[in-house]
Amino acid sequence: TEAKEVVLGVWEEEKVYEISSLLEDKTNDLIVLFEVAKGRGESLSQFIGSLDYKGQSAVYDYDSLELLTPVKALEVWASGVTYENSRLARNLEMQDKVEGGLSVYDKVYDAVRPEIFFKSTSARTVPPNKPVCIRSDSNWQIPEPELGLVLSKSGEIVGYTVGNDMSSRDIEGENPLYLPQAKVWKNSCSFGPAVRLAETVNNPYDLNIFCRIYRNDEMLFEGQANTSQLKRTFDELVEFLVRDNEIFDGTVLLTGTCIIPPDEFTLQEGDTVEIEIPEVGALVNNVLNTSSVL
Ligand code: DO4
Ligand code: MG
Repeated sequence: TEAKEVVLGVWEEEKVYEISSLLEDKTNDLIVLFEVAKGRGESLSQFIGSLDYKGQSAVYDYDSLELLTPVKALEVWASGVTYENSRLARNLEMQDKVEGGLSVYDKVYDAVRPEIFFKSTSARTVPPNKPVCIRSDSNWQIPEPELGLVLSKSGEIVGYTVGNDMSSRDIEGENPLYLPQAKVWKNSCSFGPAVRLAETVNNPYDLNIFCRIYRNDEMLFEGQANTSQLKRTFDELVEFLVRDNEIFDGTVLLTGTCIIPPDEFTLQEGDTVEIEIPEVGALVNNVLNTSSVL
């Protein structure tokens, strides 16, 4: 088989222009590029724009490429209950366990401190077009379509990506202390296919998010949201993530879900999840049981 090379590319329309070979150290790491641009006093898009990638480098059809995650995220973190819909869905999961008054979800929705939790490591995170998994001990599982922030180690927002925070509603609903088990397992996270550079987005609080779930070639569910519905700002979420914490270049912070499939819906092996943020890209993953993945 042909040896495959991992390269950075610029995605325009249906074409991807390889740029690693044009860079001094041939890096395939977007955050290294971000630092190089900063060192030159340029934004990443200015720096990339100054490369003659259309004249000099290989060009591929987007559909012909095997995609990796667009940055190597040693860690993925996630924010929770940042949209009203998420609060309502969590309250429903708890069913009769809220004894009068406010639930933990009601409280965190209005609190100064947001919910931020550890979501994934690079080993548990799958690239686009590779299977995400559902757990064997849950009967109520959903994808959570979320805008992801791609961060430098000092917490700068380098760009935006599309993320899937796979979640078990019955495990979390049984007891919020089960959150790590409701959120973290083999292949329970995916992001990609691209990073949209932050400075090229006009208004990140006006991005449409679509989620489509297919079963046997039929669309079972379609939902839509917009980041204008967010309760929090991105700076606020990042500020709490980095406070007294160490993060790494390429860390992804998911910003919460606003799209929840109908309550009777649960994912099954064989489903396909498509999450699209038109200004960023469409993230597609099939769904498998953990036991079907080596
Ligand atoms: O409180 C649990 C998780 C919430 C979450 O993941 C979300 O709102 O997206
Ligand atoms: Mg989520």
